[in-house]
Amino acid sequence: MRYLTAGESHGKQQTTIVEGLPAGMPITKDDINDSLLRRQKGHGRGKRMQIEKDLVDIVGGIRHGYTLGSPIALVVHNDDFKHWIDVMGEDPLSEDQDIRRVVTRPRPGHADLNGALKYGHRDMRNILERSSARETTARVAAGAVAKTLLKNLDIKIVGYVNEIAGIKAEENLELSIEDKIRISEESPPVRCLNEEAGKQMMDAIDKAKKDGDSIGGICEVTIEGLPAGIGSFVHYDRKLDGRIAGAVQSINAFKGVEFGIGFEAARKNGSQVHDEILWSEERGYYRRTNRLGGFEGGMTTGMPVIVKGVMKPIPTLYKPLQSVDIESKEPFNASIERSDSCAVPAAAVVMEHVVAFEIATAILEQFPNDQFSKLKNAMDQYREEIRCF
Ligand code: EPS
Repeated sequence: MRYLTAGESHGKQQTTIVEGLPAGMPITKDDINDSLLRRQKGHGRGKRMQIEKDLVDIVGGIRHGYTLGSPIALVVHNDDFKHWIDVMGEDPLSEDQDIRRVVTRPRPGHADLNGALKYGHRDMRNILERSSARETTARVAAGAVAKTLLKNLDIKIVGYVNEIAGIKAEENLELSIEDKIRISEESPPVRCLNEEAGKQMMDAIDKAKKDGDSIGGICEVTIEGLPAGIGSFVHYDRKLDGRIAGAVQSINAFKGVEFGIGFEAARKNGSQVHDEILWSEERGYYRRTNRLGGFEGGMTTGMPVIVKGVMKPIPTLYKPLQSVDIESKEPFNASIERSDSCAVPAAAVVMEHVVAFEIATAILEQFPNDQFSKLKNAMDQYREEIRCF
């Protein structure tokens, strides 16, 4: 399975094409809209999210609530486009028209300057329109299709926030994945599993907004219901943890990825890092602990997959940082653009969806993938085989 996205932040629409789904999988508009609306929420989101109501238009690949096996084409309209028609329209400008809202002042931390140097654009709007995190709408749409496949195969996935601006939610090992899904959806609206920490995170976001600054944090995704042996050790590009790491790192503003205890492993002995193997009639093979976050040798272990991703503060600041105008070469303090003081809660939803996509892709590589019923039977059979192995 693969996907492509297209669209500019203030252009007409976000477009997603997902190819490689089996035929006959149940899916509705609601499966995708639920995900899109979750991405829009969160304390600290800016004014753009008040303009948009992200709803999907399915324009290919689904008929009467089932996949056809053909590419699935999804459109989310940018409601803001109506304010930008003169700036973002596709027709050539006439002789008496000037290009509008030209950007010549690159924002530190954004793609603006490097993108302009690479593509030769003297109007950096040509960079920022596509590098904007608005594109994560299209990625979530693709991930929602993948999540629907996982749901139909009894695999659950959830993304939530562990940390914002140094405020950490204490880990609660008692929580089931159903608890995590429910609590992260409840208030306070920062997708944190600990209420007290969530309130402190909201205060930190309010303070950052007041100061004209932005703050980052750490998101975590948990997946349950995956059998052992998804992914492969035989070649670097088939290692599923590697693919997930690449997908998470490619989310706007993400700077690093960890599985399980992650970087802590560097500070511990081997006996404190690896997960001892146990066996029972009911469960088959399982582990005493899950320090490696559900992966060994690029393959799932059958334990929950636990992935963390770190998001830097959004670089579009009301508090100016120094930069250089590319036309005058004069220094200036970066211009003020509308922004989010914190998008970590929304990023947790994006991360959940990009992880879902990688896992669904690996499943479709491993099992028959033309017909959904055959895929489901093959997976059920594999689950039984490894339980009795
Ligand atoms: C976003 C849409 C953007 C930003 C934000 C995410 O809309 P606009 O550029 O019109 O304000 O709100 O993206 C950034 C802050 C960024 O730096 O990329 C969205 O749909 O999530």
